[in-house]
Amino acid sequence: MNNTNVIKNYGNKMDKIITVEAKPNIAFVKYWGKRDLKLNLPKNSSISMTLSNATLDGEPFKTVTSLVFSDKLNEDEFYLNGKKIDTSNKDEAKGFWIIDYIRNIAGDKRHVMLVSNNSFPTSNGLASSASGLAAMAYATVKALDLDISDKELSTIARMGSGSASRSIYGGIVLWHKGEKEDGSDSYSEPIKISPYWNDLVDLICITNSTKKKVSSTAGMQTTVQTSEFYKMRPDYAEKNIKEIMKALEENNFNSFADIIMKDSNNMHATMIDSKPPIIYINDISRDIINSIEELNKREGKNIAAYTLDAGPNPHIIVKKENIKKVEDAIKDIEGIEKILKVQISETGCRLLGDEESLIKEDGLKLIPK
Ligand code: 2P0
Repeated sequence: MNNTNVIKNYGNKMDKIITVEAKPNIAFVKYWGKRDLKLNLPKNSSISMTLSNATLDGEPFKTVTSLVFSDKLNEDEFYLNGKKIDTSNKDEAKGFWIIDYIRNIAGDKRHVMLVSNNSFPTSNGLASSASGLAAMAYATVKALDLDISDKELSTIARMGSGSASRSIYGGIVLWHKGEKEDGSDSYSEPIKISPYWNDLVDLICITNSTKKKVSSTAGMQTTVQTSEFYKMRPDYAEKNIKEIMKALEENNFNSFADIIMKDSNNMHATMIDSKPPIIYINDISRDIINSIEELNKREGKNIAAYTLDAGPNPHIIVKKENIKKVEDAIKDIEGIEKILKVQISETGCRLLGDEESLIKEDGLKLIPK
């Protein structure tokens, strides 16, 4: 990335506590494999929908992050879900280096306090790095008053975690894989869609609450390095991107659902082809997949699409009017702990008011609330 292009308007040295909200996203055509590990440059483009900040049952489903740069701080401080994180621990403080990256090019020497809470209904491993890193990038840029475009912001979020680049925006979002080595053309942008798609819902079937065994970052590396089958994946995913864009343009749910299911199955096939095999799907996920296939067959067309990320919890993408049919189709499957119903979100990252701040000033001190 050309650093001088990123920072156009730096200069405000006031301590400014910024509070932002970000949401996870669910990919329809998946990101699995990097061409650059440091910059998170993907092997193929991906497309997703950003999820709403609350479930249809009213439970919160979001990341809230407050951040301040201040001379009152003697070191960088990072609190995640109430726990102080060692900022030099690359696993726990995933992507924290993007703050340094932005701070350096802004020429700011002040330390930072970052307080971030993931509010997801149960502790079920849904706390995606997408919303956390999108919030981190957005809050940093806002706190330093930087005049950068959303497109540039999405490239910075991407460096923290690939999928975070898509969570900058609401709606349906395309992350271009890009070609350049510096990553400046590997950015995300929202796709114009007709109101036909405004009632999309993700039914997240929680089948296993425990933490996943293989992280996405490690898993995709193993797949790229060891799976023979993976070699066909980047071209296949690009083909799926073209086809799903066409389905979106034509308001064709049947074709849209077909591509989502095929792409998820293809990604999981490359995982299983890895050495050692990476198997995220469990028996319950498989029962759900089969039930959705049977439901679509009974309906004579696809009315629902399953898709799984790096974990055993199937996401079922459906138009709101068909939620009941999906619930009926999977109601007898044993082992589904909970179904979270989350709508597509119009908004991506957004600023929140001071009343939602997770940092407070106490005399000369800044403390996490
Ligand atoms: C996706 N996933 O497109 C795919 C599908 C998981 C399976 O993006 O290493 O946490 O931080 O760039 O973004 C999860 O991967 O990985 C992911 P890093 P990330 O949503």
